[in-house]
Amino acid sequence: MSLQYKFPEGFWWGSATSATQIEGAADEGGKGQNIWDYWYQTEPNRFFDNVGPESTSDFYHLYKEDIRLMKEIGHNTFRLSISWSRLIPGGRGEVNPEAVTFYNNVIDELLANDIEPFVNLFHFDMPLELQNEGGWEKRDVVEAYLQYAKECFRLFGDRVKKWFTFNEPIVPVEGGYLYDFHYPNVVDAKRAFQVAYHTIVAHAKAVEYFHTLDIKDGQIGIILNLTPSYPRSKNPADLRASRIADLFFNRSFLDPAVLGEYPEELVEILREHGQLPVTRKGDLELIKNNTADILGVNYYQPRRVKAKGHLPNPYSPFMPDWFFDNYEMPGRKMNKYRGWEIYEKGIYDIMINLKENYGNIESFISENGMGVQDEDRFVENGEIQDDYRIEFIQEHLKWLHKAIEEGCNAKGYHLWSFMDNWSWMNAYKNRYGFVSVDVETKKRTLKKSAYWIRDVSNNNGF
Ligand code: BGP
Repeated sequence: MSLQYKFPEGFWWGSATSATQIEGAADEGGKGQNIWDYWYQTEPNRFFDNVGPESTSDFYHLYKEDIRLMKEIGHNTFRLSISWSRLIPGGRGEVNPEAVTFYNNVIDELLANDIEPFVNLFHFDMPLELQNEGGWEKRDVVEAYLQYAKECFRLFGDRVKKWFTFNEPIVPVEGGYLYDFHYPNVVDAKRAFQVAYHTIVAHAKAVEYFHTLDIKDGQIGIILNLTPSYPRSKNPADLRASRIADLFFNRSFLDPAVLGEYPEELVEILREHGQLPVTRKGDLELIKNNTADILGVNYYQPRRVKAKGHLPNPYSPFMPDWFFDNYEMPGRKMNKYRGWEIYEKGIYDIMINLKENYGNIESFISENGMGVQDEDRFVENGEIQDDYRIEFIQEHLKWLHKAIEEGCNAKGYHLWSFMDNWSWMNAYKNRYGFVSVDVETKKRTLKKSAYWIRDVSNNNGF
């Protein structure tokens, strides 16, 4: 078959998930509470339709069926996360044997089906006890994380080769400490930067330890949501606004994780405004010496930026948005359900940036996807006709293909997500999967896009 878009040999085709969003069984199997369980119990009305994470897609019980479906639709890779509060219910201390059995079973089942597990250690789900101690604001939590990571490598490192320390570490910073959409709902930039800093220290410590292990072909990295920052115009004020947004929301993690150092301009801004986090001697060297082997890129939308319309009130507390305004570019294409812009070329711009400025680090698209509300409207002959999702993926893949042709080191593509799942405060509002899940019965049904991706993966292109 002649294919217009052929991907390199061994390209990774798969999808991504996270523990809290798919496992369910939130108080089964010896799992401890994490911040989501707790927040939902205390403020259920913050969640769409008042729905919480207790049962989600029930992967905990249905993983065998799910892995069979992954195989059927051509996956050769699959990303899951380990739930810290399931593995170590109190955050530190004893490992929960039921969790070890569960994750062993999942990993073994994936491998038996020739699906390479990509394992992420932290996907927004801080164990409650550790959050009560102060969460990522507290330096001690970094040590607890390192112990947890060590346990994961010890228990599963004989079979898992691809490890990720964090998924989108900026999101708990933004959500939990700047813009009030994650627990603990703090709005305080200085505390936010401390959280961000401790996350990078925790990442570097896990990388350092991992590299002392002898895991054959093992790689460790981080997954970042990169949102290319595009200025409204070439006007110097717009350019500066866009550069600063990029510093705060992309380079604050990308630079230390991949290059081993923070951007000088970001440090200067924080210093000038008295916002620098508390650091310890030796941290910067640790960060310098322990960069990621591999980078996962989550890409949903760009950030469009313009210069601030007016100067910030000097008496208002410091916020990153002091330096820029978001710009609603006329005519941009939107996913109206999620309110996110669709700009396929962004994927190419990210890859070229990684090639030119980040040593062309080995990378892959670790999330990309389209959330759609009320997908049952599109059922015909018992199957959701999600042509919009097929088009969405295809157009992004074309740009990814172009980047690869131009020498970018992109090795794979994971859709968010394998199946419909519980999405934080949005609960089941928007559906993302190749596989639909009936919220009540948990019945799985392949969508049209699942058959399409099966052909794409089997042909390694389209
Ligand atoms: C990413 C997260 C995922 C997932 C996805 C879709 O940022 O890593 O966990 O939730 O976004 O987002 P949402 O469900 O809010 O539309």
